[in-house]
Amino acid sequence: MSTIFSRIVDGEIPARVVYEDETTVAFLDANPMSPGHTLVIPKSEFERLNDVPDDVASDLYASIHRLVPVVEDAVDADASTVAFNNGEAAGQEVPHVHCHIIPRFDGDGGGPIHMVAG
Ligand code: IU
Repeated sequence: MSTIFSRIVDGEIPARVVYEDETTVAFLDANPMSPGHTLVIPKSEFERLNDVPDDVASDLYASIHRLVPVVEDAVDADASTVAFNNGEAAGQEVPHVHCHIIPRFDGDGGGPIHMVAG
């Protein structure tokens, strides 16, 4: 069965797509943690980062690298949190690799992401 993100890639489910190339697509998160919260995914379905082949990983990183400043500029952010939840225990809910680009603003109080000890 396809992940919900594959269904977005296939156009079966609407999403606010902000970038697309041969290998990757980026769209606005449906439940944004801040304005402009964007997800960048490989079009092909891989559950975890270690499942992603090198060529796709390289394209995915290139898209992230390209999009971070674009997303920040679009919402006039001061910074961004760029992160993967890689596996269920880390909070990954959708089993299709995705990178969060979360715009951050001075004084937004969100703090950095911390490891959970123990
Ligand atoms: P996570 O890293 O797997 O926890 O993040 C999943 C994200 O996917 C989360 O921020 C959701 O708001 C987002 N999302 C979405 O944008 N559209 C959807 O249809 C679904 C989840 I389901």
